[in-house]
Amino acid sequence: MKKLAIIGMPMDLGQMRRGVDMGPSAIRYAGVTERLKELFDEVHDKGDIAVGRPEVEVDPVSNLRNLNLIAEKTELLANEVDKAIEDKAFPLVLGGDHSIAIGTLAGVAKHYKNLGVIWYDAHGDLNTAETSPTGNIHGMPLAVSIGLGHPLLTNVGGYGPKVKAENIVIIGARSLDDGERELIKKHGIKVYTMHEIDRLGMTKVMEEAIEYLSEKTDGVHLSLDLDGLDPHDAPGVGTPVIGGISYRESHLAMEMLAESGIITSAEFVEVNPILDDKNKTASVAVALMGSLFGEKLL
Ligand code: 6HN
Ligand code: MN
Ligand code: MN
Ligand code: MN
Repeated sequence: MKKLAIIGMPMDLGQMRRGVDMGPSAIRYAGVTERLKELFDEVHDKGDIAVGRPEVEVDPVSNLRNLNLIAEKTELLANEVDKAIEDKAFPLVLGGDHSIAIGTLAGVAKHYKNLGVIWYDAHGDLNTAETSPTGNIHGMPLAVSIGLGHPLLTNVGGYGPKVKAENIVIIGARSLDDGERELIKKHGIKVYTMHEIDRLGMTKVMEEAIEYLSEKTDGVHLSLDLDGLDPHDAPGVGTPVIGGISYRESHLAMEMLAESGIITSAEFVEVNPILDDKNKTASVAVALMGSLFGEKLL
């Protein structure tokens, strides 16, 4: 019995461009349920987490914008993701900016001894308050997952850290801050930058990533930031970086993950319909989900 639970997380508090809170709506409008119904025995749309429309916390003295709100709202998401897994469903979370991953991982990681993470992104999202150039928490969730950052964030779900640094693979990086580079070296995080993708090709990158993770993990979470793709293919994102992964390479990556069978939870984040071109980015997200869950061309 293959069961899918879709959970919307309409939160834009992790960065400054409003509109990414409409990501879940845009992805639903692009037909996520209809598309994935073909690939599961049951698809349940659990609706959206009640983020509401809280007043933003304006004072970033701590260099952590909206710290309390994000801690509070991601806790709600963690509970819902946890419930989905207890219900034997595959949790698919729709964002929302990337700070939502703090909640997703809090709900997922307690169900595994050795969770692996694939972070498909132009960015490392490995900043802390000390290294962040912006104070935006969407640039921090991967650091938070390994236990680095404000305790209100690292303890979402009531425990931490969520993952070991050596169980992480970043794919698509091309915009890393100095502090993130240092952290990657210090903690031995595996990174396939655009250089490796150009040089080795996506096939080799995914073969290596899959082999690396399947040896040491008992589950793998896919955190896919749409800005990992080239802005030409995914224009509706808040922090686009040119020179990204193509639409076809991304399908190939998802198809190889489907074949491997290693992915046990996923989230698609940073879709901002206000910045998009006729819902293109949401449609790309849905198409990639199709490949991730085993859709075939023939
Ligand atoms: N994302 N490294 C920059 C920062 O503000 O920390 C950009 C982060 C982007 C985060 O796209 O999920
Ligand atoms: Mn539980
Ligand atoms: Mn990101
Ligand atoms: Mn990003």
